[in-house]
Amino acid sequence: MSITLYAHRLSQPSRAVEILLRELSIDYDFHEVDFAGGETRTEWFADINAFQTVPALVATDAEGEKLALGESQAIMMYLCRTVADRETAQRWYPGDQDVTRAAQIDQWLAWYQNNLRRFDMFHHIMNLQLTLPMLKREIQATLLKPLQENLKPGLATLEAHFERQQNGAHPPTLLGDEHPTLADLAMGCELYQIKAAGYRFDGYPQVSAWLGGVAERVHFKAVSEEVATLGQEIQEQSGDYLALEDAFR
Ligand SMILES: N[C@@H](CCC(=O)N[C@@H](CS)C(=O)NCC(=O)O)C(=O)O
Repeated sequence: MSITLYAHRLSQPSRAVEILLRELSIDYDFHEVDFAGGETRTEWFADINAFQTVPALVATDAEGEKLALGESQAIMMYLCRTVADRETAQRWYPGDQDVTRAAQIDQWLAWYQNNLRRFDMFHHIMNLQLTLPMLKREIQATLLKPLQENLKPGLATLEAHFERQQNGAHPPTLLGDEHPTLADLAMGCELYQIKAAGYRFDGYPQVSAWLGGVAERVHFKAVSEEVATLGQEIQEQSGDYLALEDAFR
């Protein structure tokens, strides 16, 4: 089986899939797709992923039969269901091997789409960095502030969930185990880029501890280098427009 990942390292669902490929020790070719430059809207890419978003994955088997998939969560579940190293895969997503655990992961992934992902601020933060100084405060007030406010109930839900677990033995995870799952990975990639831009989750200490635990994994760090560097630049150049210190107190 050969795998090609079509992705970009400034895209959080792309990073989640690439980190998982590395966690599962799967060899893959990386094909960068310039989503910000509109490459996802081209004909050649639509042939690979009709949804025209990154990530997309093409798996080719020994007979040359191809499977092309879009949607990061579907891709990650497929990888966990098919990889040779069953033991590692089942920690991330057990599928039919443990339907109860799988259902708990599915539940968090479904919640994530309508709560954290829906209030994604990062592409506005990137746009703000590129825009004219006179527009920066306006973007902060009209676009970013409402997203920040809408993100807070989701952060509070996570905080309360981790508090209920009362687990001091290791950094929190959504299912309470030591090993993270696909749900931790997907949400971790989402919130990490906000942290990389300099936002602090001081009002949500359990969320901070959880994110710290996910983000210190070696593959997470390696795949997130580009977004960490961009985040640093954003902090240095547009920090005072972003209310970094106070947004999530
Ligand atoms: N639900 C999708 C979201 C994918 C997505 O929103 N990708 C963005 C980059 S983060 C994209 O490709 N945008 C380009 C476009 O919409 O043309 C997934 O999880 O894969």
